[in-house]
Amino acid sequence: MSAYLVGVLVPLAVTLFFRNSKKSEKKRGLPVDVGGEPGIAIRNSRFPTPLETAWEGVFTLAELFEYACKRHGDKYLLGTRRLIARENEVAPDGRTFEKLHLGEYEWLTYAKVFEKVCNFASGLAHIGHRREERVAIFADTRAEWFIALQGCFRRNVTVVTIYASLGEDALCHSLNEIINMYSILESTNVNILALYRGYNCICGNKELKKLVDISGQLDTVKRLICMDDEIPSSASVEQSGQWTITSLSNVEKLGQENPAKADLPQSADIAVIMYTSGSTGLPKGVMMTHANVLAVVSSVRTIVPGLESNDVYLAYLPLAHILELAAENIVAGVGSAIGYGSPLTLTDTSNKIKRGTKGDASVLRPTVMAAVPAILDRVRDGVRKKVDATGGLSKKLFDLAYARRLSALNGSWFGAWGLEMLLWNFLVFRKVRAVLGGRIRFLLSGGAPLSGDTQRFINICLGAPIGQGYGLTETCAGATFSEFDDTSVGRVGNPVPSSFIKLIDWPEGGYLTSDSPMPRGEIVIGGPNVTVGYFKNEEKTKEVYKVDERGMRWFYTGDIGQFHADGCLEIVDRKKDIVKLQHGEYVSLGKVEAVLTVSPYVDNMMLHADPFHSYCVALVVASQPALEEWASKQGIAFSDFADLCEKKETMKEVQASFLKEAKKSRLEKFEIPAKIKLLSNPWTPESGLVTAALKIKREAIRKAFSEELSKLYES
Ligand SMILES: *[C@@H]1O[C@H](CO)[C@@H](O)[C@H](O)[C@H]1NC(C)=O
Ligand SMILES: *[C@@H]1O[C@H](CO)[C@@H](O)[C@H](O)[C@H]1NC(C)=O
Ligand SMILES: CC(=O)N[C@H]1CO[C@H](CO)[C@@H](O)[C@@H]1O
Repeated sequence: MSAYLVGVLVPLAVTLFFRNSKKSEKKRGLPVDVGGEPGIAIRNSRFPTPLETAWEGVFTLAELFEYACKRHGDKYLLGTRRLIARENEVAPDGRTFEKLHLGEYEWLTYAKVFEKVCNFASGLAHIGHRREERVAIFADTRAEWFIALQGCFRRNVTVVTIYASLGEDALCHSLNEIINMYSILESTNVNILALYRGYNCICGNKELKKLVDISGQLDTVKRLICMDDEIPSSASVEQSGQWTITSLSNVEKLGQENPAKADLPQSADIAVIMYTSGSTGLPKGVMMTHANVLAVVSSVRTIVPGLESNDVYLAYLPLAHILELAAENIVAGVGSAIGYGSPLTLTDTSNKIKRGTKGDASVLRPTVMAAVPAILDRVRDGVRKKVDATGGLSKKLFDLAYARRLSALNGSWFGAWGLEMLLWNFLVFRKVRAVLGGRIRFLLSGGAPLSGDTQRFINICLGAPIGQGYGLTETCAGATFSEFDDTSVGRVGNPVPSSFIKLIDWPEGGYLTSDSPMPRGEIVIGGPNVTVGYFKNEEKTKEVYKVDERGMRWFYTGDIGQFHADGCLEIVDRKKDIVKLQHGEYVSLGKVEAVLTVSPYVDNMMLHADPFHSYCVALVVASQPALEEWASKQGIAFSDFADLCEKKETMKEVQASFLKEAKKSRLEKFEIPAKIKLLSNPWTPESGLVTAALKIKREAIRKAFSEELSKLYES
């Protein structure tokens, strides 16, 4: 009996206690006086001036790495799973899939990695690589990538990374990237291409062979370093004299036999040229100095609570993306361990994992992970589906636990740490946590905004906070970051210690810093984290980077944001989604859609505007129950829903509902779609028209419905 009482009363008391000591409206960002274009600027409340380094006496990534290796010599740094077997599995439809049987992690200590890095650096010198020549790394995330990167840093060699998409496509690398790679290699003047053709590689034998086929055109590349020892025979073009191929371990061996002194960079030297996707046109190479990356690495160190030498980080996102590159440098900087995995082998049920064997997360049991929203959305959908499929008591219990946890989170994050949480964790969420190894204590999310729904779901099921970052490659991924005790959703946090965030008026788009209740405007980011510009693209650099009269660099993001009272930023729109009509009026697609979607007849919609017409049109996915109810009330006969959607009366009714919503929200006349097309089939993530979080993908929809759109303008 008494045990029962304790079990009930203690959680209650703990919950109540924290309820009462609830958030005291903590100020996370404070106003700051800055130069440049007028606007409203906010800084991190703990750092009056931009943070440049969180390690005393460390000003480059090369210094940071050496510093950590000297301190943590015997600790594990890099871990890779042993490949036990590679097997083919035949699916019922006759297709074969490669499955991997992977073993335990095998670890290299800090001291051992440092030795390998020094050897690689010496080896580079020995094979005749001069420091002003660049090295391109084109490989999936793995230990050798990190070693090659650090080796290049020790010789003050700039590394070119080739874009690997982080979105849904991260899971299937496209041919486009390879085509892009060729043009990038030519324009950046790289001398060495380090690549690998391992089990989860973008550059398999086939691509390597293609590369060889066009080697004649890639006349800057003189050497190829393969991260695997066994070099495919298809690649032996040495006869052609175009380039030499050698293995990474061979370069290390040469370096060991012929040690060379380090040639360390300075903080203003370019560490990385990172190519970003660029949704239009050719990818752009962002030049990042050691100081740039170190500023962001330092910021994140101050944000993740207790990030010290006992964490285990699961690395699987592409290292060609700044989020992963920064994350690995932080983890290695504080003396923690990095275990490598891949998106296709992450969990026990991942595509490439042999049935009955373990995925990377269950073997490594990481404490910290980075993820992109697309992956977290998938986790959420996966768990939801599983719970719904189980049904019965399990589902009821899950729903109850979820609701309890959600209301606790509504109080404050700390209220969530009571005994009740332990109970729910034990009963319900333990199984979800186990999917990622059961020890996750912090998740980093970046690359795109995370939906509030997914954020809550992951918070609750994993029992861990998500640090959500907002930033672009151009700002080294750092701009704002939500602090671990910030339990709000839908916002992207306060400025990181290394950044100032400024909002400036954008009158044409209707966003002003004088807006109430919150100042709004284009987001401009300043501080040591702002990169030096685009490689060989001065025109574009001048367009989006500006140096103010006080010498601070600012990057113009093109995103529209608003500041909350506590100094946190929320992204509300994008300049790109704001279109100028024929007569010069601006229409914010997202804003108008948000207003019109409130209409009961709308499931989803996309507003379309272009500079060639004076009015907008819209594609509207109609809500079947609402429209059918209306039709039956009106006595309108129809054969099926598609038929109903074609009817003139239906269209009129939906447009009338739009007018009502538009009036309520005081939209301008030109913002209301003059013509609409009702669609009877929903947009699903499977169709590629919306994201997993059901956000519309404009380009995909425009393409899929190009005929309908042009018809709307014709008639
Ligand atoms: C590093 O390399 C760059 C480019 O070759 C050069 O301009 C710079 O002076 C070098 N830094 C040092 C410290 O030698
Ligand atoms: C959480 O709080 C918001 C507003 O503060 C409220 O709308 C919502 O219903 C609350 N959710 C729960 C589960 O208490
Ligand atoms: C490269 C760069 O932008 N450096 C700037 C970093 O921030 C300091 C302090 O704000 C500036 O003085 C540097 O010019």
